[in-house]
Amino acid sequence: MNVRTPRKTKVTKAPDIDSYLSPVRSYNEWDPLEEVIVGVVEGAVVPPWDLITQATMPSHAASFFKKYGGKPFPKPMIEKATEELDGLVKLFKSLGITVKRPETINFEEECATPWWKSRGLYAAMPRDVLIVIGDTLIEAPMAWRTRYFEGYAYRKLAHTYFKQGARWLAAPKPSMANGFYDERYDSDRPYKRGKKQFPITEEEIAFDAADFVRFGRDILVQKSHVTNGLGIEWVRRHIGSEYRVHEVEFDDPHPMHIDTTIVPLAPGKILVNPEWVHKLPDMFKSWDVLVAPPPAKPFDSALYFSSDWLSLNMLSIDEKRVIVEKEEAPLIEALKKWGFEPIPIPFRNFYPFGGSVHCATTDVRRRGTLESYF
Ligand code: DAV
Repeated sequence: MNVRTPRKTKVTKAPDIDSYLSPVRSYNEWDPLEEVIVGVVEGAVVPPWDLITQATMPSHAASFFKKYGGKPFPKPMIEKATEELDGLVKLFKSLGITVKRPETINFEEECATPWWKSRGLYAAMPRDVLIVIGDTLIEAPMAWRTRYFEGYAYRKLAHTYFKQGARWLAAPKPSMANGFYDERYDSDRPYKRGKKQFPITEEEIAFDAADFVRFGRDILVQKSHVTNGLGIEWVRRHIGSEYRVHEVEFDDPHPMHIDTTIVPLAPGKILVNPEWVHKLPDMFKSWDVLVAPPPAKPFDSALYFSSDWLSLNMLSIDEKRVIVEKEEAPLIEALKKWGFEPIPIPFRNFYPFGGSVHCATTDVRRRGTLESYF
């Protein structure tokens, strides 16, 4: 056999990451923030009231979804939330932090895969879609049909980061075909035989980035309505042996995203939600556990996507300064008492979209190194 050898081969070597500074670099939730992505609410569309929506959303929200499902969010809601996001952007800039924004897709337009048709949701919550672990940007596969294509809102940014030297991993997407969801899931019975139940199966990889929380070499993650065991295993295998991924379970009967349950604020300091955290893993035994006061408004019927605990969904600028919604007075007082410097901003009009400052952002770069805190 005549094997032809190419005259010239081009051999490229994986770059030594230490030899240049990737624009994407963050190891934990508290190192000094240098660059952040802030979501946008323009074009946001209300999801339909289906199995996955019912499983996750508070029951009082049913009428909102039934009225607006598949249609754009009412314009006044978009305008007020946009004003608050613009305020957040201004704050970041005044602190010398670089801000990037996603593109919007036409979320109202029907989209299709070989298995189903849907509309989109929004590009309001980068936290759900993207996580930075070290110098790697990870794009989550998601679990809602309305969010199947959401990652594309961030692709232009991701390509720019990639060209500048970042690593970029996009997780395999589940088909989100009927078999991916568990028809037997009953949101009125979140535990069966003592085991938490979820509306997604273990047939295919699924996770949202916001179910992970970073403590340097240690990363905590929970199974949730959008994150399954295969999704957790995918992250564990891909981020490398210098990280340890710990699966944890708390007492939120309908978990979706861990960032209103535990909030690391600094090395050795963790804020916890007293309703869902009755015991922390042993690894925290030498940590200060700060027990959050209840949200300022104990019941808010305009929270269509979330619990009242959005109060805890805050973002650290560094080990001291933390951005908090301005009406969360009990939390602001508690943070001051614990030696933090809360920066209050108006953000309540963003809450009905399902998150606060933590959800609305992805920290792309924080100044720091990979450390072990346990
Ligand atoms: O408390 O319902 C909301 C988190 C949104 N990323 C909750 C979780």
